[in-house]
Amino acid sequence: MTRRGRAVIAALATGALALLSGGGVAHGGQPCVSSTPATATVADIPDEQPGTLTPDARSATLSLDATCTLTVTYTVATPTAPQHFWTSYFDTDANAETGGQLFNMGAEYVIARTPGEPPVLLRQTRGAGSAPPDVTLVKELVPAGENGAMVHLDDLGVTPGVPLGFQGVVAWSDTESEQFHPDFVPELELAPLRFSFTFSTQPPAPPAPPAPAAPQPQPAPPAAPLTPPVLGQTVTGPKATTPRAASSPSSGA
Ligand SMILES: [Ca+2]
Ligand SMILES: [Ca+2]
Repeated sequence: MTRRGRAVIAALATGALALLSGGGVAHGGQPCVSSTPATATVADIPDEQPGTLTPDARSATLSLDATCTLTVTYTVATPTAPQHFWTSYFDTDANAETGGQLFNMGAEYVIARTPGEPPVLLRQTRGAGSAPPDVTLVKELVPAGENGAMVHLDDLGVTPGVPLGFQGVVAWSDTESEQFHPDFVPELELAPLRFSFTFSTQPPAPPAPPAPAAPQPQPAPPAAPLTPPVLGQTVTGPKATTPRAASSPSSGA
């Protein structure tokens, strides 16, 4: 395939692809600092289209780690072929009226991957009326195995407390012959997965400084040695006086 996944499968089949690189949309300007690990898996029917070109997806898993990275992976029973193409649609505001209207789920973001190429993150904005969405290439993502990708929550512009809507598609696709054979995870008769998760935009409080050590009792200074009197030392001081006996007046007559 390549040629950027045939322009990401002709802008996801219908929309126009703007090859503009844009940053993610942070959550009210507050980046994700930490997240609570969570995992959700959607099992799919095995081998429901035998003898066809359709690859057989067996499950899709969303897994959030503690540092705001969401990983989406597919288990695919069919050996990888160059025409394979998988897409993950995310409704990030729990509003079916915003974002692309495919599957009637209102997906703001799509992660797409073709064999031999890095996964890419695309943003969809709803077209006017029934027009297809405008599709913008946001960035390349880090692969996770052969059928997975990792995306930071900041790049999905999620909001605390708002679950992610998820719909996966694993397909055999050939834009030249216009053949498209998808296996949906979950099945389209079912509602898209709602992935609930929590994350924080507040940095953790710094650790409290250690308490000052209590003063240690100091040992008493050694007692001054007693000084023995020195022999021959003359002790001076005021001389004692002996009161003189009063003279009695002479009696003479
Ligand atoms: Ca299947
Ligand atoms: Ca939406």
